[in-house]
Amino acid sequence: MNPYSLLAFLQVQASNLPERKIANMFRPLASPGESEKQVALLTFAITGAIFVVVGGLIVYTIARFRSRPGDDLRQEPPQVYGSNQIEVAWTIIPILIVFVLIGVTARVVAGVQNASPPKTTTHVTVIGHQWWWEVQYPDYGITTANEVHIPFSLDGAQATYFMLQSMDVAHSFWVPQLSGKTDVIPNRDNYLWMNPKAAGYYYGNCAEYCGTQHANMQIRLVAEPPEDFKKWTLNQQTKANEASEAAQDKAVFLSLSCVNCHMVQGTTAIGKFGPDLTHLMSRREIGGGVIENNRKNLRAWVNDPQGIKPGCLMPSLKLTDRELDQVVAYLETLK
Ligand code: HEC
Ligand SMILES: [Cu+2]
Repeated sequence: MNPYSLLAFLQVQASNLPERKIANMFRPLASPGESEKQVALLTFAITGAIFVVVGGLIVYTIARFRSRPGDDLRQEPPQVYGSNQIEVAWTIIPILIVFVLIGVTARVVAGVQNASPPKTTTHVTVIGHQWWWEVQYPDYGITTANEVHIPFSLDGAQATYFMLQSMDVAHSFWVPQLSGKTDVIPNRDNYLWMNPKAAGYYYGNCAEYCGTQHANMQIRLVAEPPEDFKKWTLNQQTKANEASEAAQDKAVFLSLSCVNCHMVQGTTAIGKFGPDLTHLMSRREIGGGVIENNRKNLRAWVNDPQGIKPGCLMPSLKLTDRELDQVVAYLETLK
């Protein structure tokens, strides 16, 4: 067992999906990531060889021609003014190397970009916001945040196509084990696809500095068996939980300004500025991965988001203890 799989084994949690916290791009688990790794290795090999040759020559020269006791320091060493052969060689060879690198890179980039979607494609629209990701499934009528669920299959036949958009500034969507990073630019649709060949809870992050909380604009990509993905979509498609015992708590939530920024499907909360909360409790983390999603953290978040994710675009609303309890009790029904 190699150390990596031992680590992956130790990280398996109750959810059964392997944790892929070490977002190692040299251990790709999808086709785009695999072909990009090949290019990276080739580039590494060529530039590594150049490094060894150049470094070796420098070391050799320093050792061979160092000054020795008894050298006549006033005497100039022999001066060489150009050699056509050498000049031609060190012009042509680097040009050839650069062309090889350009050719291989262009071929792989074009191959990844031009791959046509198989029939069983899932379409996902990801919209970058400072500092969280809105995730929409147009074919399913689902909107969620930060945690992207997609199906996987061992043979890579289950591909997901992402359309990437931004609400504000430039971001970049990157799940290193699955594909290269793609910029997320305002007023422009970019595309990206991936076909995970292993189930897992993959870690990714915004990869383009976008403001103070850039580092907490994390991506969680859940690649799960198609049956589980189907189950997930069915749950996400239902309206918010209407447990009657939560009616009072719900009324408190709906009376607060939360509704201006957050959506809870089937209620009067129809804000679009912040993450959709309809199935909040189905997500493992909140605040773009800044804290785990549990009662204690939810309460702390609603009480003072600025204390947890300073600068984030949810204000601290100064609720009373009682309001806090009720709001959190309501949020907890949103499974
Ligand atoms: C001015 C708009 C605004 C108001 C008002 C607001 N929020 Fe938020 N809320 C946000 C934004 C923006 C985020 C995302 C912050 C981030 O991750 O950077 C957020 C995040 C959250 C999250 C975490 C969601 C997730 O999946 O990460 C919860 C829970 C939440 N808000 C609950 C509330 C509650 C409850 C209220 C009312 C007491 C409220 N919010 C009021 C804008 C708002
Ligand atoms: Cu960012």
